[in-house]
Amino acid sequence: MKKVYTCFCTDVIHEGHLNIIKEAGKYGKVIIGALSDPASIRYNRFPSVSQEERIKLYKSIEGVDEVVIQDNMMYDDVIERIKPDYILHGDNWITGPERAIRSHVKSLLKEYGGELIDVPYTYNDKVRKIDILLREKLAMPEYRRKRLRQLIKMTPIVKTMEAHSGLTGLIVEKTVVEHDGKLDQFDAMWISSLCDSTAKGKPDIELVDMSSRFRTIDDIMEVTTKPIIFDGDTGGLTEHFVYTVRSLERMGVSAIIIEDKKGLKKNSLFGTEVKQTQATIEEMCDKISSGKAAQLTKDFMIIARIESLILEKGMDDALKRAAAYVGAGADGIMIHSRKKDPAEIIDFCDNFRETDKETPIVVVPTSFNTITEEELINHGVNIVIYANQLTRSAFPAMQKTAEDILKYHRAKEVDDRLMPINEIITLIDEL
Ligand code: SPV
Ligand code: MG
Repeated sequence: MKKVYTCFCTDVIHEGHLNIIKEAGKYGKVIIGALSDPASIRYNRFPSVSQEERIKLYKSIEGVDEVVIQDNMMYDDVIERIKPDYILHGDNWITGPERAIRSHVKSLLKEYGGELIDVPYTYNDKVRKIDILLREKLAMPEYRRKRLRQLIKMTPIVKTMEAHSGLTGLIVEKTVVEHDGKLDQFDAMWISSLCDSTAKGKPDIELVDMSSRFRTIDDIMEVTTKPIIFDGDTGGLTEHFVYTVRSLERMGVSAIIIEDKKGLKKNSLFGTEVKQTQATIEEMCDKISSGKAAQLTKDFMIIARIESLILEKGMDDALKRAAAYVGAGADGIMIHSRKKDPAEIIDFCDNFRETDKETPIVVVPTSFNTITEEELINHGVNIVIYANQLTRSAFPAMQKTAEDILKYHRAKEVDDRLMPINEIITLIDEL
């Protein structure tokens, strides 16, 4: 009997999937591939039910003969293992980033005479509604909040991009690229104090108050589903910090990062050029343990950020603080540096990992931007944050446009570099 293979990466079965199974049955034995969790988060979206539950669900469908796990979004593993005579897929993958997968599958099949069949994609109001419901589920606080912890377990490095508005949130949510024959996307969002303040035309000195920062989070949450890491600056007074923890938790934020500074906070990238005071280990530990005592869920994370390298207090101080903060209950350590050379960050990570294999490490490679995600993984980093690149790319583009309109006394000269009107008016999906 011929073998027919189709890959599912869905949490809900709708008529489109049933149609594919019905079609597949006409060609032979139907094998469904359940795309694994790690592959799903790069290829599609975060699964709202576990891998095991998805397998169970697929097995329960009439007409399905076998369910296997597909680990590789490019199909290499299953094709090698199963050598299906036919692979079926909805014809929606003929265009868009997924077309790279399609052409790869086609070439793999060609090697042994397998055949690819594109089944017309089912797209109607019911299917659309199911998709919206799934997205809404992922956006709910209780699902979104725990997702950062899940991602740390699921992927070698959690790729996090800055967002400071609904629009930048959408960019982080929706950008998918096909590169080197693979799809990729960001996992999480960073609500940077620098970019949130800059967007409001204010300096990054904890001047933008918490209500305003929460408003930014809310704008982003309304249009996205990915988990949020909040830049909490110093966390403020411990007596206030405990309330911030509760509010963030309730909203569905996954983590707050607080830095061990006190007094007037200035941006770390100023380093020692401005006066900045580091909190004592005791002060910081007290804030961390108070925050941990205040939180109500197991999901929320309080990540301690160490400023010793920024303030040139040395590696030993940084490592001593890391151990103390973990002891006080920190769920992760962020180590920061403003050196171009990543050496001191690598040094810290290697030293920290000698005694602590578990606690997640977070880095923000703004200055040491030559280091790759692969290298960070090799030194035990779990979360990488691209903290300000969207803001820094948008600002010069907008400024140049403003200057050129003033220069030419009309907008024609800038038009070539603008998003076309028909694209901007359809950029945001309507319900
Ligand atoms: C931010 O993005 O606001 C940060 C990271 O705190 S840094 O600007 O590098 O201090
Ligand atoms: Mg900040």
